[in-house]
Amino acid sequence: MRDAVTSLIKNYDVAGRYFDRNAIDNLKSYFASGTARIQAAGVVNSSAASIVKQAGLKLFDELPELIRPGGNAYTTRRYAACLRDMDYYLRYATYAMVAGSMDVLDERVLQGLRETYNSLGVPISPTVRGIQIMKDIVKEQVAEAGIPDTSFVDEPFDYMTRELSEKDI
Ligand SMILES: CCC1=C(C)/C(=C/C2=NC(=C\c3[nH]c(/C=C4\NC(=O)[C@H](C)[C@H]4CC)c(C)c3CCC(=O)O)/C(CCC(=O)O)=C2C)NC1=O
Repeated sequence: MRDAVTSLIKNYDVAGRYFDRNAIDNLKSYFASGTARIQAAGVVNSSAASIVKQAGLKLFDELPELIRPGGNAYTTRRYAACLRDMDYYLRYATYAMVAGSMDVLDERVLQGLRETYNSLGVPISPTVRGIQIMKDIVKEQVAEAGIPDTSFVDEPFDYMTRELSEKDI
């Protein structure tokens, strides 16, 4: 599992090179946004349960067929599994946000996920919608907490969205 710094070091070490201008700029921007990343993670941590609950309600409000007979989140067991998955996405998004690297998502969340979802009939596009709803809620709360630039908040949610929806099995 890597963060922004260890990823950069790995790339330059493989090439046997000193950090160049580009690397220095990357490092500067990572450290410059460091406090904001940690603050944002703090905002999410303090209201994670409510973010997941709110996002779930919105998702099922938009796509009520998911929780009707025949829907993949129908029955309390599957409803709970769905919210648990949303909680996983939120928690790992905060790790990736702090790390400034999507590596943790590849390694811990996305590996084999599509195959699992396909074999269980968990629909991908509503899952992706759930991830995007959480992103919007998090961005709003982070902005309300007075953190000016929230662009790094998008990154992990959009990355999971892309990887889940575009990758061939
Ligand atoms: C930390 C990394 C990690 C992830 C991401 C993960 C996902 C994950 N979600 C699962 C199931 C599931 N996932 C969902 C999710 C949904 N169904 C819907 O209709 C919605 C669109 C969606 C919620 C947004 C459901 C309903 C199940 C249970 C499916 C079943 O057992 O029939 C399963 C199968 C095993 C289980 O039920 O626990 C896995 C492995 N597990 C992990 O360890």
